[in-house]
Amino acid sequence: MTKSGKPKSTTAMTESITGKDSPEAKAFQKKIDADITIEPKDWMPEAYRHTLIRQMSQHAHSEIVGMLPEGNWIGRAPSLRRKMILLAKVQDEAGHGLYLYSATETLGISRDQMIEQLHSGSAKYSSIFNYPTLTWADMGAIGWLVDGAAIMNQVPLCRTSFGPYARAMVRICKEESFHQRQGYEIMIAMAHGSPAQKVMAQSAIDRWWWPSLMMFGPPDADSPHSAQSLKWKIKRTSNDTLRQKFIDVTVPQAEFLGLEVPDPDLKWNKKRDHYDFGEIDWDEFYQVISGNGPCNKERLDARIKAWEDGKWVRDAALAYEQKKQAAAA
Ligand code: FAQ
Repeated sequence: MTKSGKPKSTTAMTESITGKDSPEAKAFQKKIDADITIEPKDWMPEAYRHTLIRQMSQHAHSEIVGMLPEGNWIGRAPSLRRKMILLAKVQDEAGHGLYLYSATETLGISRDQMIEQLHSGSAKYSSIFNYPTLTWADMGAIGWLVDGAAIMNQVPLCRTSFGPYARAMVRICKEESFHQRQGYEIMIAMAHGSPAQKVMAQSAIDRWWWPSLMMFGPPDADSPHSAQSLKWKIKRTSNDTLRQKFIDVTVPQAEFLGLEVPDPDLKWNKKRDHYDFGEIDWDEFYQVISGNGPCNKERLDARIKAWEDGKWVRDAALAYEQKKQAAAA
């Protein structure tokens, strides 16, 4: 039996009989090395399946929980135009969550199981969504920095080794790039607006900069999953490499806005051809991902309430389907 209580799949049984050096396992790694995508019905090691379920479901949960901080501002957007754009962006995030749940289901886990894991705290979602959105400028900072970091991490995932995940990421990245632009456009308006707006823009970057850098995950040396995930090409680039790329691209954008990046150690390093940057507060990161961030409880409570409030809809849809099937029979 698997952890979820489901009977072990035949592939898992085959794997436990044949082991890591089995012809299937060798053929699998050969396909990965040749950049041939793995599809749901192909043989795969159970650990590969589990790693994908973990990463993809956490990614899906991040998209869904990620709607909450911005949803907070839809009713308070400063104009109809801004409200329409923000609404469209938040709806896109819902769509991303749904593609990713569907893609994860092809690995043999149900959506109900994934949601149960989120609600019980056994599955994570991105640390970034545990911070509050205090002013309208936070909508700009989220689009610019959070979606900017998400794109940096997700473009390489368009070449991840599992076909359904890679294909979902192509569309998601296109939409994320619209999100990044809308955020930067808000930042331009605020940074070049009234003195009070500029103060709000600066306060937003002050609060979102460091948590955005944490989105890429722990340093490579402390990342337990990276080595194997890189070997399997689930991850295509390491946490630290992506974080550095994000900093290198984003600092000139902050300069263009006339805003200060809140890092006194930030400095261009000619020799490395990269920015040097200050120490990230990894204690804060581990606190947030273990449930002790500023909004963890609020976010989970909101998701659990939405799930409970939506029960009658799921029940009605199921009853309708059963009625249709009975009539057809
Ligand atoms: N937050 O060994 P690693 C978005 C956990 S989408 C929380 O390095 P891995 C769109 C990690 O799960 C944002 N937990 O792990 C949007 C593991 O714990 P576990 C989401 C984190 O998987 C924008 C442990 O630490 N994007 O923003 C985080 O190889 C605006 C050890 O770490 C994705 O999910 C974190 N930041 O690498 C939506 C992208 N970092 O599972 C709305 C896909 C690490 O053993 C509004 N995911 N952990 O309990 C990935 O690329 C990878 O999973 C990483 C982590 C890079 C996040």
